[in-house]
Amino acid sequence: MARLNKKTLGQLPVAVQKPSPTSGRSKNHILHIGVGGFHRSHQAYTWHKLRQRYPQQYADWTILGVCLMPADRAFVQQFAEQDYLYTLRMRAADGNDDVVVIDSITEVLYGPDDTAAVVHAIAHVDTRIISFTITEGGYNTDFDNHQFIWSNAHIQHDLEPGNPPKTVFGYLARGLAERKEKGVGGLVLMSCDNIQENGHVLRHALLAFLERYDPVLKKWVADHVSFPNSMVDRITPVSTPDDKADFEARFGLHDDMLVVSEDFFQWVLEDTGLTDIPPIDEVGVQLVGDVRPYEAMKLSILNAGHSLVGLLGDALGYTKIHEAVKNPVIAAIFERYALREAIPVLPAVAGVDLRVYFRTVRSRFSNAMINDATARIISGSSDKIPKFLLPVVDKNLQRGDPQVTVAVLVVAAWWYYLHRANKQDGMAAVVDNKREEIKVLFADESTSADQFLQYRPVFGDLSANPVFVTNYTKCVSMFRKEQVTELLNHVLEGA
Ligand code: CS2
Repeated sequence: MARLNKKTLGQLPVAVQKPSPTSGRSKNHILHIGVGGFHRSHQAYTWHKLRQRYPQQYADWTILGVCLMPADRAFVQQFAEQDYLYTLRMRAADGNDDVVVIDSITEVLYGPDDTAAVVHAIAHVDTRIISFTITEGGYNTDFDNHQFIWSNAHIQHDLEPGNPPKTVFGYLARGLAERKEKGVGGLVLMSCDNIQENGHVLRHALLAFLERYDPVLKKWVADHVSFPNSMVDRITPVSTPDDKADFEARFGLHDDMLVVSEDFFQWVLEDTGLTDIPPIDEVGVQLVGDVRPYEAMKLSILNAGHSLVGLLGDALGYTKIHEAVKNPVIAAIFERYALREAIPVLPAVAGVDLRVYFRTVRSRFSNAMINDATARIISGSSDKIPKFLLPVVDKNLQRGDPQVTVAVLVVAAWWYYLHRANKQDGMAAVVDNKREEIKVLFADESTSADQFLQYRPVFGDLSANPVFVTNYTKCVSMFRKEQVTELLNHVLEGA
């Protein structure tokens, strides 16, 4: 079957929205690092809409993508073969969908093969925004004590200016140094990852790196670069062979880069320091003075809720999020978590009723059309749980009447997942940056639950908290006896 590219684009039926042609070569005002499905369903879609609405004025707001992970080489090659065109299929729960071919990405570089080109692009006068979806772990920050992680061997390698860079900080340092030399001025560095105060975290991490790399450059960056915080939201599962086969059957072309997402979209961006940026608020971006309440709401209800549904669902044998969330006990536990544990410790968000927000999130999770897997949600839990769930626990533990029973259950369910994975195949199938460290904690199964909770890089000093430990021990003991349904009911009855 023919593949989607510039030549075949015209063969797609009218049901697919095709980009109207824009003239000439654009200038790539945006450089984006981490061109995964989420970037393509969210930021690339937004820039696409802007260019479609204002084809003359904002034709140059296209994206030069950069991938840095070893597994990305083949992806970059395939994307080039499609002339960087891809389809976004936004699927509503009622079966309706919007199918759009996106053309806002004009090229993608694979950093290790094209290091000089990436560095020069960072320094290029046309580049106005560098945005990032590099995952929570990509910021190389110990979130427990807010310190940059110097023990990372790749960071040590990147501190030597003569070495070809391996980390995002190494690339930025070299590119920004060139930019400063050329005198082309500052730019915006925009984090689009699920981290509270993602802009501040990026700024802190980059300035920490530059302090050792080149303190004069650090000062220049602090003075010339802005780091807006943002809240980004659109559930984007990994597209499956079935998704691609379905696309082929309906539309007659093959698209290796197909992205399937839900129809919901939200992007809340801090509007301070955003000079010379086009009016993306006209294509769905909310510009606000303080993004932090929005971030807290989304991380604590949606992302922590995802972990809850994913881990409890997995414990009950579900593999899909939409099926797990329809289980009445899981749905009720999610509600208890939101109403009793999360919402009471969240700041107010102007114009938003947090209970309504929760119900919308729960109904988004039940969208069968996006077919999200519990495995995607559970992957990377050692980066996710400390940023999504544990801040809610911390805030509760500072209150007179802490409400943490569901959060503790989720942590125990994570232990249970690892416990089973360890017995099954020594955690071979576990996808997690800290898998090797975690495996060591499970060397002796009889003490693994305690060892796990004492693992400071994830849990900080939570194992010293008697409220948390008492609840956790109860949950673990029932999980060990495989009394999963009883345990979930027990937590609910505690209501
Ligand atoms: C998910 C997120 O990975 C996860 O655990 O919670 O990828 C989630 O789907 C997005 O943040 C939605 O905006």
